Amino acid sequence: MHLRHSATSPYARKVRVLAQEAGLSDRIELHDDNPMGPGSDLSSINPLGKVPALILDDGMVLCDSPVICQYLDSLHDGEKFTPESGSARFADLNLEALADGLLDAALARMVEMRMRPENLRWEGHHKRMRAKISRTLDHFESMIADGSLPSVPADNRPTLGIIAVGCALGYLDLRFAVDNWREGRPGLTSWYETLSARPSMQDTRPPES
Ligand SMILES: N[C@@H](CCC(=O)N[C@@H](CS)C(=O)NCC(=O)O)C(=O)O
Repeated sequence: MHLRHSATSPYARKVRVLAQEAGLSDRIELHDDNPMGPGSDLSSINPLGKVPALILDDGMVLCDSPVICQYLDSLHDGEKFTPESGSARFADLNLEALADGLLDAALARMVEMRMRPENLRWEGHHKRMRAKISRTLDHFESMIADGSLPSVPADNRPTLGIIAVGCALGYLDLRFAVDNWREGRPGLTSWYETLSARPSMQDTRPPES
């Protein structure tokens, strides 16, 4: 399998963390892309022109990190990264959706700040995205307080939802360190520290750029 990715993409990182935790890394060849840059053939593979995209051995292309993660989770015989049934399943999928939604807002902010010419910036949109991120972080903090955010198991693999939240927080550190998401969120801070120590998170840390 070939994974089209970029080293700073948090969605692609989620896929790579899961692959490593599942013991599937050596079945996946990484291909670095810059989806925002010129000259990439990515849009001929994924019409959305986005990473991650996973090219299977039979040529089928899977787009969108949740789909790719479900596919990888179907390839191994160990305990599944998304619980298989019941409310635990939907709680974990929901956690992934919240983390990905936070990222969608963070990416929109990033484009607004780093790429759009200053005279064309839309301050109202920027503020809305910022509020979404802040509310979702507060939601995670309250989930820790009421015990509904699963703790990071010391001796077991994290779920997909946990991985997704970890990659989202890592992206905030990469692009919005100045906002200091840790401030006022001690529970989430120590939760993230434990998760970040895992080799899968260490090995996929995005480069500064
Ligand atoms: N929902 C997608 C989001 C993927 C995404 O937005 N990737 C960004 C990089 S972090 C991208 O490729 N952006 C290029 C573009 O939007 O043209 C997923 O979960 O895979």
